[in-house]
Amino acid sequence: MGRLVVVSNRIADPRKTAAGGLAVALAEVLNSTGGLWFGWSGKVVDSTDADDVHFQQAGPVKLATVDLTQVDHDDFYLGYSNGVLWPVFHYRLDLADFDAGYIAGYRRVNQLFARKLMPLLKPDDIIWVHDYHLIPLAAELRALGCEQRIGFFLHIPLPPPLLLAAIPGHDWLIRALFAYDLLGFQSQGDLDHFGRYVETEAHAQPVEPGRWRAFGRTVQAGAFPIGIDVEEFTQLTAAPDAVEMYERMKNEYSRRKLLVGVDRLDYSKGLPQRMRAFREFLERNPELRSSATLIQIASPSREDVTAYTDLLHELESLCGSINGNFGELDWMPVRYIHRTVARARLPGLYRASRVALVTPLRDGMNLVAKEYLTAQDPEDPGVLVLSRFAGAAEQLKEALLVNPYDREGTAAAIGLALQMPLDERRSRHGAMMKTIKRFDVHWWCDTYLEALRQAQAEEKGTSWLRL
Ligand code: GDG
Repeated sequence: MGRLVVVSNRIADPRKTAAGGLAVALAEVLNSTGGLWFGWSGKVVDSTDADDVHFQQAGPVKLATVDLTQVDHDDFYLGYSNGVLWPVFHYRLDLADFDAGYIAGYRRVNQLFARKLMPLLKPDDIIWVHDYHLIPLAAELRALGCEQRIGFFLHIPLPPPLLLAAIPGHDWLIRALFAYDLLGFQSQGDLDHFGRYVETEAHAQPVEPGRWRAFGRTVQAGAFPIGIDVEEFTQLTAAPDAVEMYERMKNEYSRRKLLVGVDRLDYSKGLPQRMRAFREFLERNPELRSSATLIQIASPSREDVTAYTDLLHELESLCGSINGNFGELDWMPVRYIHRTVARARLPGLYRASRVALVTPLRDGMNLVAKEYLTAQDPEDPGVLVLSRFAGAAEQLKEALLVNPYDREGTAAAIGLALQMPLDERRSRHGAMMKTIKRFDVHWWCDTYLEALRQAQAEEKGTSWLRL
């Protein structure tokens, strides 16, 4: 088997645990297979210093990173990746900033990655590119003569064709996807969007289910829902830090049922909508009021993007007004924490909580839902309230599925969750754990990489599409 080369915008040392679904999941693969992980160092430097590749050996894994100049960082990372692709792919055209300069920066950094990665590649490498920052990377590598097998996995949702078509240059972006051998999406819904887009907008020919031909290339695509490392998370739940956290929470809230939310502070996660639904629940259920406390962890994220600062203020003001209006001298309905909680303690917090509120407006998958269920005591498990717009909803059908835009419906689900009888909690939890265990992160990696190895290679020398 050839060496695995993973490319993603940010990389993480696989020996350390890190916050963030992508970092956690990739660390799993690279730790087991070894190989090269290439990406941005996270550093912004003067243009004269931006040309070097930095290497580090992390156990069996070689880490290679490049720095970005300020202008590349602003255009590629803040501008195009997080100012255009992130909002549009999460259905938020209203938040997209289609400044024409960003796309040039996006392409420039993808070209830089291709130029720096190319000399590091060996002929039988298999390359796995991750996420929306790097859509054109394979096309840029191919333009430099790269013939290795290249796969792409999109961690975020792919929107329906007409939403995608709102992006100036969308045809360029989707054409670039045909430079890959395999495209992976989180859900069947995303895959359907891809198929409909390429057939209607790019006049691609369906060759067979999951294979399309356009621009002189054939690409294969499939749904590969990402999972968590269930075994590792179970061990983390039983480890001293998590147990201590669990006991502290149980003691502190002995007279209350806890609800928990754990999210990056991002507008896709539906945090203000969740707070309004919780307020609605408190208004409608005065008798349950002082028996429920919502702990919301909102870990800081992309604070240099304006939409995130607005969200921060909205959330602070909502939490303040809920506590002001409903709080008692000895009880506050919401504990809002705008910090990252140590990963080792998270399972304890999950396990102590009777209900998890995972209510994104749109989410590729959502790993918090899977972590919460895994951390539960199967004999006395908590209840997952899950947005139907999270990719995870395709798999976790026994959750209490809600429409996060429907405040009253979500409030009613919170009430049901808090009062759900033990039998029902157990049977729902048991059914979902079967799915989570079967489709864990190892299944995800193995299935994806096997499909990439099997993906029918293009004959060498076929005319190559130019971006
Ligand atoms: C993207 C897609 C997709 C959160 N707060 C803290 C913390 N976290 C950890 C969670 C979880 C991860 O971050 C979040 O993963 P999600 O899947 O929920 O969401 P995104 O970060 O948006 O990830 C998403 C994912 O990629 C993987 O493909 O599922 O749809 O948007 O692991 O536990 N970790 C710590 N402290 C926190 O405060 N330590």
